[in-house]
Amino acid sequence: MKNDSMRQIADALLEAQSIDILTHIMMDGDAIGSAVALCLALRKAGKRADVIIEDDIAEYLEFLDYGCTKSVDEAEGGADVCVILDCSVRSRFRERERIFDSAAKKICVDHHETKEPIADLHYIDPSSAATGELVYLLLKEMGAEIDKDIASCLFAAIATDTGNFMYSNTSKRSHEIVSELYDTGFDAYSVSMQLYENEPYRKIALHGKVVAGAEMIEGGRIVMAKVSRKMLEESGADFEDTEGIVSILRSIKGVEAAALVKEKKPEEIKVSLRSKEYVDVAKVGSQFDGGGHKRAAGCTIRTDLDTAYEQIKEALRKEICRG
Ligand SMILES: [Mn+2]
Repeated sequence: MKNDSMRQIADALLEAQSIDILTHIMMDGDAIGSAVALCLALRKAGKRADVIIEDDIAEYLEFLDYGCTKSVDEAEGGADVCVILDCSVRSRFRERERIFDSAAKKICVDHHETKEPIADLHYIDPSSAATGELVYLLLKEMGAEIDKDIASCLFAAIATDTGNFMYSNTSKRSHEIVSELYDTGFDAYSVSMQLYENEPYRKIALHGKVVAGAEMIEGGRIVMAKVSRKMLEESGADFEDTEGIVSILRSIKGVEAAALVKEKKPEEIKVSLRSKEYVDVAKVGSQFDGGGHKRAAGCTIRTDLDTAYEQIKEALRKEICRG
């Protein structure tokens, strides 16, 4: 798929008076950070801009809202431009499709591998560690002034999607952008504290329970764990509290691939997949209509928890033998 230029996207935004910004459901730090950063910059330029959401913001990311989010029920749609960030598939913004479709012009900026164009203008860069990096480049192209709040959002976006500058996607550019964000005088320590040192006890208790029940397979090269509704209830935890468990699993010595199989609702099983060096988990995810990156992917399987678990185990085993 051919990209349009950042210049064309910047011009389309500068010409617009009203902009609706979307990102994927189950927002992570990159999704909300990118969306709110762009929203703040557009509002500063005197435009009507909102981030339209269809599900709740995870508690640990609520501080990144900056008054920018609006629920889909309150949104009118029909904006001059609708921008979709960190997402390029309709299945991840289903309840907001009318907002997207009713906009005069549609723009997609993302770093997920994608084949099907969904907008009028695209900037898709899978080599970018975070959509936050692309939003930074876009703001520069627009001549927007990056203030402390915008810097906090972009820092959160880049820090979370690079696993605190540890994942293989982290590049010189990631550090260069962050180093420029420091020039705004934003408080990186405070953002990091809110992101990483602010966990509710119930979440850590859930993590302990799930990790204790993990299964090591293929000589310890694969680790898998499951989260049932019952385990959530017993820990008093929410589904969102499963965030981060799969990274703990992957961090185990000798593990190449990790899978966390989570029962969101009966017959709605969410799977998070991670790998370290050679297993392409995006391939595994895509076998179940999901996707993502080589080292981090996911999918939804519509069956019961145990069946989904076995299906993922089989798929990962095949993939690790190929690798
Ligand atoms: Mn992202």
